[in-house]
Amino acid sequence: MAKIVNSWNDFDPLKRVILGRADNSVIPPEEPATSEKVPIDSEMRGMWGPRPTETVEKANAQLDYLAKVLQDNGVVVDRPTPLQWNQAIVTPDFRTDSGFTQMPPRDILLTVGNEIMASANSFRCRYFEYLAYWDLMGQYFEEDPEFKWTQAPRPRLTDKSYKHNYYDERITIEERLERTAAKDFVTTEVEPMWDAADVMRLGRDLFIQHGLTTNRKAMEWFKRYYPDLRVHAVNFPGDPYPIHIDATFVPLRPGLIINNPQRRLPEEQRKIFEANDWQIVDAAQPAHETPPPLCYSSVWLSMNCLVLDHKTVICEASEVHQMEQMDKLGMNVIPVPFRDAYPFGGGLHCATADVYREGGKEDYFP
Ligand code: DAV
Repeated sequence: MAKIVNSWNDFDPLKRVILGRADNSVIPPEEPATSEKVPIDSEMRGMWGPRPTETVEKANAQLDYLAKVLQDNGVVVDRPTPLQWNQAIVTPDFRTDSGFTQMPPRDILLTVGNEIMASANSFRCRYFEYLAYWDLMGQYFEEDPEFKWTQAPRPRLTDKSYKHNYYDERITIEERLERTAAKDFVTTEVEPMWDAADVMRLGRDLFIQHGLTTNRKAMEWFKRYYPDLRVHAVNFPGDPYPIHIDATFVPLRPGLIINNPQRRLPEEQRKIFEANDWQIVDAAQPAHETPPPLCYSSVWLSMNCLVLDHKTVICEASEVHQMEQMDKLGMNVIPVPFRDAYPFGGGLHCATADVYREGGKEDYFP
């Protein structure tokens, strides 16, 4: 019996990974938490239904190419089992007209050591997304006697989980920024809700972004669930749509993090890094002025890279500035085209979830 699951951070040598698939992806109908994060000028407003087939095919071609690059670099690549998302999701507490995708496993699966936990997402359309990974979880469970297969407490996602009338079509970017600064988000605090992509793992420490998809109750839940880890709430006041930490604050190797220059970590929260000689560097500017069509994410997917080890990183092939910065920071860059996959839920880091990295539970902040 082999050890299959182990990962404590996003930079130690990557040996096994789950890589998403774009099949059957749907643009979900509006629901309390999603309208918040679709930019006001997005062509996706008011639109929903299955994504056009040719966009799915293009995304899958880029995902398959990424799989090949990973395999060529000695990484075992596992793929989820697509489900039919174009059907209603119904629980005793809510009903919504469709599911979403199994493209970004990073939002759904949190790997901490020998445990992979399915998250407690705040979007109703994502309620059953974890099922796409259940065959893999079952396989790891059979093959790795130490693998801990876990599911976070399932949120009920009743109307009480959201602030109603929080979102208003007329809200300006300035007002959004004020809300972010005031930590006033669309979710309430009746139950823990979190996306796994809001959690940044650094050995003994978890840095968790409080934003549109993860609430304070989740931080409290993490503290009690992992008494041996230190849980830090972080927030990035410059972001009008704060969702997921991996296009904002991205560690490259022990001691080095790139930070989105529009979403700087506040002084107070930098102290722990400075006190331990970590360098926080402004990330390079994105090469694009707009994201691709029908995309939820911002142009800052430029920094959503996948680190293979302390010296090697996969970057999106058109992100010339980010690649140049990586080079200057001493990283070898493997360029991979990925813009066709962005609309399905994000970039190279979003599209993957760690299964095995070498290394252990280091204390980087003693
Ligand atoms: O900048 O739009 C994208 C993160 C997707 N998982 C952004 C964050």
